[in-house]
Amino acid sequence: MQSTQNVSALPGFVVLGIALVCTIVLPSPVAAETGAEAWLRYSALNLQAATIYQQLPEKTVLLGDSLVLKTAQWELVQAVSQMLGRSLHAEDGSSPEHAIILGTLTQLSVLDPALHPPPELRADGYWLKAAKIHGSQCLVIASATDRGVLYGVFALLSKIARGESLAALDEVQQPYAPVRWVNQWDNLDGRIERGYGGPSIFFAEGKVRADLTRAGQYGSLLASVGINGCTINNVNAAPGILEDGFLAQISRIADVFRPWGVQLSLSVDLSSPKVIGGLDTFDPLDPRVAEWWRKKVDEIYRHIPDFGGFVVKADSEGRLGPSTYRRTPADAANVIARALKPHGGVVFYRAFVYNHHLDWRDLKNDRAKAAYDNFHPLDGAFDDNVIIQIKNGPIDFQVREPASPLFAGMHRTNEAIELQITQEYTGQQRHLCFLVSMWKEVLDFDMRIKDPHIDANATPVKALVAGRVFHRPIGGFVGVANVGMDANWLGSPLAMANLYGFGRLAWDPNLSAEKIVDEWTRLTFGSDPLVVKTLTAMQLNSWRVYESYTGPLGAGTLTNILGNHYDPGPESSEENGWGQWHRADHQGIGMDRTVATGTGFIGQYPPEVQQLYESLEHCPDNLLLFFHHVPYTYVLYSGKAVIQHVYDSHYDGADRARDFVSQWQTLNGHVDRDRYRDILGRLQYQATEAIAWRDAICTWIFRLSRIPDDKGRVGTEPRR
Ligand code: GCW
Repeated sequence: MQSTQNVSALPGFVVLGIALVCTIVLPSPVAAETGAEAWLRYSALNLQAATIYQQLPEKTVLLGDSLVLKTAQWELVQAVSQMLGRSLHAEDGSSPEHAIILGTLTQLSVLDPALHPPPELRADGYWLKAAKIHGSQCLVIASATDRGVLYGVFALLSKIARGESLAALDEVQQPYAPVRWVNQWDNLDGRIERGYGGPSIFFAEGKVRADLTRAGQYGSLLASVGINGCTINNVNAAPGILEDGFLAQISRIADVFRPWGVQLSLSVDLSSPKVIGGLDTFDPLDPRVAEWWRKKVDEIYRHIPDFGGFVVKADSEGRLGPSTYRRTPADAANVIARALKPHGGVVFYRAFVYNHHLDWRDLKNDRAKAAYDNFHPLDGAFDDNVIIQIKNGPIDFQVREPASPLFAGMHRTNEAIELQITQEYTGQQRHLCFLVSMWKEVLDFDMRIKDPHIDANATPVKALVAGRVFHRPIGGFVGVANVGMDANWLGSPLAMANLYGFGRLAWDPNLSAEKIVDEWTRLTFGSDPLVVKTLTAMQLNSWRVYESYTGPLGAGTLTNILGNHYDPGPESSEENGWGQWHRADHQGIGMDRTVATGTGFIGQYPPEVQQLYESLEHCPDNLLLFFHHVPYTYVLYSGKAVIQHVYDSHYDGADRARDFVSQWQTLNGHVDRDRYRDILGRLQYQATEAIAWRDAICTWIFRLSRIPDDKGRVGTEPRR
């Protein structure tokens, strides 16, 4: 990344001054690239594309001198130089003629009271405006906050990189929600839980890395799509992260995030007061425990004045939690929240609390019910700076799940949706799987809440988590990213569309998947029409293709859930306490979650949604097996029997995965050589894996059902 390669030099640049303009780099469109620049390549525009920017001002004027504002100006100067081969002169506000002007609304009104910024501009939102100032044509990038100015600069640069006209520019962009955070599941030894892009960019061998260049670069990538917070360590948290000596190390990471307006936060272990604090308890209602958290938090803020807060995983998958003392999640969250409150910090308490020793023989047991059962009764009991972080579905990032009913189950509690960018159950970056399509379905899903206290006529998940329906003070979006030291961050250049897409959706969940992938493709590979057309179509199809050969009809990802969460392994779901059951037997398949005869999970949704899922008649085919146990011969809306659908879906999916290879091959010579080859190799591998999945699942279900495939592909093996 021409820009981010220099990020580590940021403090240096601040000292040296930004008149320093970098060398112009003019890569040929097919030169080798590593993917390290992701969507911030700022590659040189060709002459024809560059002509529409001839009128771009020759200089940039900065109103103010904060670190974030200086970063914004630095990014602008660098990127314009790289894309247009022009050196923008960087100046302070004394002579603002013919300039790109960067500043906050307050600074702008001093410069020219005649400018009337849009009154609705909120924190972090920005205004891009071609305007006359003191009689000269200028381009204004303004916001209520310094960070918003930085976001405005990135938006302007994205337009230039994609060849959009800036004539008559007058655009206001506002973030949909205040919380737009990523979580990293990095361990202090440098490994990343469910990370597929190399080791941690933050930690190695129990310490913070000496060289944090990559962490700074990550900060710029996050800021460029409006992400404003990053939790740097695994939710399965090592208590040692809060040790006195460690905090000074952590503060170095906060230092490299700060220029980009990214707040650092930490995952914490609830037993810390006992394990590292020397107390004989971590009971959240014990005053000594409250005092310990208060002191610890004060100390953190001495090291990191803009610290964001804590993420908590407790009473889940073997983690200790308030249940040790028969206390509730609200007791635990609030004791920490009260320590953070005076500093403006928040607590994300994860709703991923469930018993992983469920008795699988009891047909009424259901892991899907756990989040609602645990948190709905506590609605209203959490302090205002607590946010309940809820996974998109009620199980665990499967290839398809319905929206968690908990989103609709808390009207007096802040919420955030947790989405998984790292492809744990969706191909681990070795399979192409563009998740924005999946996330959109959940975010747009209307929970149909009827409540006399709300005026909204629609209550989609996106509005609920943003706090818009019940007028909550805070809420939003969290994505588990797990980037690593691999040059291309996630292990595959194409997987970066998911990180980009998460940021864009968190900023504006009303954006379409098509718009997001179009932007990402142009920024990542350029605007060659064949590349844009081919790659956007591949990305947009990819989730459904992956679903069709790994877990159609809502059965969940039929993977090895006891091991790598990657290979086919449908039998591993059954007969254990993890609760990812699909209940396949000789007669039929699917979890009966109805109120009438099943686990009752459907009863957790608002009444209209219950009606949708409870009856076989209304339940959509793509979630059928999530909600119902049906015979293999049950006929779907499509007119096909379930078993034939499973066969056809797997064959079709494997064929379409194979087609990705030939589609990509049409781009030979249209994208740079290294990324072309890397991606080709991945797609070829995916094509063979899809066949392995197809054969494993089709054979498994044939052996259970003994119903052969109408088309003669499965079930032809001789009977013994
Ligand atoms: O999906 C499961 C993962 C665990 C993860 C857990 C969680 C960090 O398999 O690796 O632990 O979810 O979300 O806490």
